[in-house]
Amino acid sequence: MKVVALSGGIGGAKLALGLMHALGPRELTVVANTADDFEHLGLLVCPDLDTLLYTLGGRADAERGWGRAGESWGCMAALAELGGPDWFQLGDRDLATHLLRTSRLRAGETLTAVMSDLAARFGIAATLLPMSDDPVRTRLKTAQGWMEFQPWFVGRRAEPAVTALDFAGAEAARPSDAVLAALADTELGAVVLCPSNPFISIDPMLAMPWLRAALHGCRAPVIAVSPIIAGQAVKGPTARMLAGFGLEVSATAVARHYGERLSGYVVDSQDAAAAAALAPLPVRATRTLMVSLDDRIALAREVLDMARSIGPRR
Ligand code: FO1
Repeated sequence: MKVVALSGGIGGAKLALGLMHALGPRELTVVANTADDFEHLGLLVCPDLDTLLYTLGGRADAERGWGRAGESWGCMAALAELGGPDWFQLGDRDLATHLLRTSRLRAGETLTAVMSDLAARFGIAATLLPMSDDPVRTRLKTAQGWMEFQPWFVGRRAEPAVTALDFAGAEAARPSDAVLAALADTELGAVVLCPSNPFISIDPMLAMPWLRAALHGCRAPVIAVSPIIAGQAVKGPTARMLAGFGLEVSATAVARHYGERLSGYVVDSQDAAAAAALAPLPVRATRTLMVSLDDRIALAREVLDMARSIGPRR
């Protein structure tokens, strides 16, 4: 069964790894949000793509979720000594990714091509794709004005509260041919919306009219996994953002946000009541907290089983 997973960083990467094991890597295409990307110290940083690259490649730091395992921070220490910006931590090994990627992009390669090569170097047999080779950048409106994503998320620890979002460049951005081909594949069995932040990880992809149209046109069922468990986000600002937008902090509210796009929804067992609230949308309740690799594979199997039972959309 072929699957396309739309993913942000840490939470999405956990399920993507489970899907890779449950399906077999060649069946899986992961499309990563790139609206968190930014230029820092002259380098293009792609947090969600790299979290997926390191997670699927078995090189992720399990504690932090982002960056590489066994990291050293010599360059950051030297940079701070020189008075350089150290609010955004780039480890020495991670820097190698950034140096190589940026130089290859400057030489004219696409982000898709560079990431495909890096994934192959890490022995990843699944397909890892940026959502687009065109730049899309999340900007957040706060009481202190508009802010760029990483200065807000990392620099200000996701403060102040967000009142509106803008995905600059999304209207004109074209998903790569590889993304469009994956969604147009007649053998596609499911599109999975990973348990990522709906507002800042999944919405930037859906903000691209080309991707929206491709998703609308594909017959595979679209199954989302809730990033909210019992009124709380496992990690990150999803719960605070829901509350800030005046929405209920619940798995149900996330499904309503995705609306008609969903063919099925997977929630945590603690949120089984969402099924009645969302009827007639098929809802499956299971353990969605992914601590171990077995948790990730078990959740992936539930998602795939649900997709099979729903079958193609008419
Ligand atoms: N997150 C942090 O909280 N602090 C950091 O210093 C930081 C550095 C960093 C470097 C490379 C990278 O790929 C990711 C990094 N992240 C860091 C995580 C990242 O910025 C966010 O988790 C995502 O953008 C949100 O999806």
